[in-house]
Order: sequence, then structure tokens, then C-alpha cells
Amino acid sequence: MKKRVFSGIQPSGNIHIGNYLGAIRHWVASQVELENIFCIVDLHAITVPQEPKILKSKIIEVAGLLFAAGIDPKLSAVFVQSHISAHAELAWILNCFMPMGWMQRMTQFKEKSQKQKEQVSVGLFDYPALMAADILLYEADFVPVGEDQKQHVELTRDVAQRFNSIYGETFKLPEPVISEIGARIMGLDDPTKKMSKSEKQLSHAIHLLDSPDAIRSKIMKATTDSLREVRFDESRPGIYNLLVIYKLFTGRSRPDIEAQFKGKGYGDFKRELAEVIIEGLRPLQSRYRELMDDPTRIELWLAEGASKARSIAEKTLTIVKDKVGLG
Ligand code: ATP
Ligand code: LTN
Repeated sequence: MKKRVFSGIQPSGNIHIGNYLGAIRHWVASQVELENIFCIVDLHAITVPQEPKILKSKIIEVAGLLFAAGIDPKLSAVFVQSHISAHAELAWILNCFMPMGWMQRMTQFKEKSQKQKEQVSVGLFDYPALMAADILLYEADFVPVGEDQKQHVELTRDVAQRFNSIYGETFKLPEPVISEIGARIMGLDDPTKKMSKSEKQLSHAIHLLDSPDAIRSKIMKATTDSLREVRFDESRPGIYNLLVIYKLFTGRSRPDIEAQFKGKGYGDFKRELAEVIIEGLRPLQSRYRELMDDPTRIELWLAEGASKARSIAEKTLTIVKDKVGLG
């Protein structure tokens, strides 16, 4: 029996190299030895305001990017969260087992609600309950995520344990899987903040569909410091972040990279980095354009993914409802 992986990505904003290096790349790599389920979490996306037409087109764009990045629909089930009603149903049930205090500790909520101020929805506060439902419906063994989501996976374990202790063994406890390097790619404009889809500043992130010129211009503008040495030094977050990106795209070791740029300035390094990213994204971009010539193929793969996922989700939901005494 293969171990099962579940992960999710929001169809909001533009997918960036942080999402790719921190998440998607690992999903692609694990497809053969693990059973993969990937969810495009549109219900999570509406926890903050979205333009309906844009949201719809982003769902297909994200799916296209996942397939273009190498997710194989024969090996992995990719589906849209709102296509399976069990997610919303289980989230409601879990809500009733999650103390307010647990939710109040969530740093993502604190950060996102600060940006939104008075517009903050109950949905944004409740985001982790829906995420717990996503994971627990599929009895996932592993949940590969970036560092920012670890707290949510831990909360998922907490609510699963709480439910199990009341009703007996029901949910499997998932393990978060966080790759050491690349788990937290930082913003190019501000290397103290994680690269994020919701950041509006144009020079903040490299998007997977950025043109070569856009990539060059963003990298050349990236914030560094006034020193010159191209070295992996975490106390200099700007250059460190760029070096991490370089390392992940080339697969080369730190000493090797440092040796290559010894005595060279940031400008030389940035020019090289931009080219490495452009080449790294080229196959993905051309595959994406091919796929988007006929989006019905993407829709078909999503429908197949949903039908595989639905049968698992509905089984779990039936057991849970029965234990709680519903219906
Ligand atoms: P937002 O900032 O709008 O919440 P996001 O950029 O965090 O969005 P998600 O869809 O929430 O994107 O995340 C998809 C996956 O990418 C998750 O596994 C997440 O942990 C990972 N991820 C997101 N940002 C980064 C980053 N800067 N570095 C590494 N991994 C990241
Ligand atoms: N909250 C996650 C997206 C997400 C997810 C999930 C990840 C929703 N449901 C279940 C893993 C498992 C994020 O913002 N990256």
C-alpha cells in the first residue's frame, strides 16, 4: 500500500517560484512512490474578496500550471475543492470541535487580518477548520507544505486527536512534510517577508508565467545589501534568498556556487540568476501554452481527479456523521 499525500494550493493571485520551489516541485517528485491527491482550494480563496470571473479563470490556470509542472493526471488526482461538497460539510462538523482559542493562535490569520482590517471575514478566521477537513477526509499520511502552513497541519492533528478521543479512532493523524531548503522563499522587494501570491507589489515575486524580460528586471531590482560578497549568509536575507533560489534551480552545492562567484559583484550574480530562472521555467511555460490551447483537456482531468477523490471523501464523511449522530 502506497502512503497517501494530500496538499492544496489556492487559485488566487499568480503562482510564483516560492510555490514552485516550496511545494509543487516536491509534489511532482513524489508521484511515483506515493499516492498523491492535490486540491485547488477555491473555497479557501474566497476567505478574502475575489472577482468571480478572475477566480474561475485562475482555477483553470493553476490546474494548467500543475500539469505543466509535471503533475501527471494518471498518477495524481488533481481536483477543485468546491466540486466535492464533503469538504464544506466536514469543515462545519470540525468547527464544532475546535475551541476559539486554538484558532486565535494562528499566525496566518493574524497576518492576513491585519492587512484586511475591518473587512476580515469569519471564513478567514475559520480557514484552518476547512484545511483540517481537506486533509482528514483523505486519511492523508503526509502533507507537504511550505513552512507557513505547518501550524495549520499541527492544528489538524489536534482536532483529529480530540475527535478520536471523544468518538474512538476515526481520523488518521497526518504528518507535515517541510523541505529544509526552499520551504520559505522570501519576497524580492522585502526579503524579511515570505514571497506571497497576495502581495500586490509588482517586483515582489517571480511568477511562473513571467516573460524573460520581466524576470530579468525583477531580479536586477531585488533588494540586497551594501556589501559585495556573494555568500550564503543568513544574516543578509536579500542575497541569501537569491542564492537559495539559484541553488534550487541549478541543483548545485553551496561551496560550488560560492566558488563560482568569488570576487564577483551582486550584478554579475543577478544576471546569471535571471538566466537560470528563465531556463528553469522555459519547459513549464511551453507545456502550459500547449495545454491552454485546449482547456477542455484540463477540465476532463479535473473531473477525473474529482471522481477519484470523491469516493474517498464520501466514505470518511459517512463514518464521521454516523459517529456524531447526524441524520
Ligand atoms: P497567499 O500568500 O496568498 O496566502 P501563498 O503564496 O502562500 O498564498 P498558497 O496557495 O497558500 O500560496 O500555497 C501553496 C503552497 O506553496 C503551500 O504549500 C505553501 O506553503 C507554499 N508556499 C507559499 N509561499 C511560499 C514561499 N514563499 N516559499 C515556499 N513555499 C511557499
Ligand atoms: N492553506 C494552504 C492551502 C491548503 C492546503 C490544504 C495545504 C488548503 N488546504 C490542505 C495542504 C493541505 C495554503 O495556504 N498554502
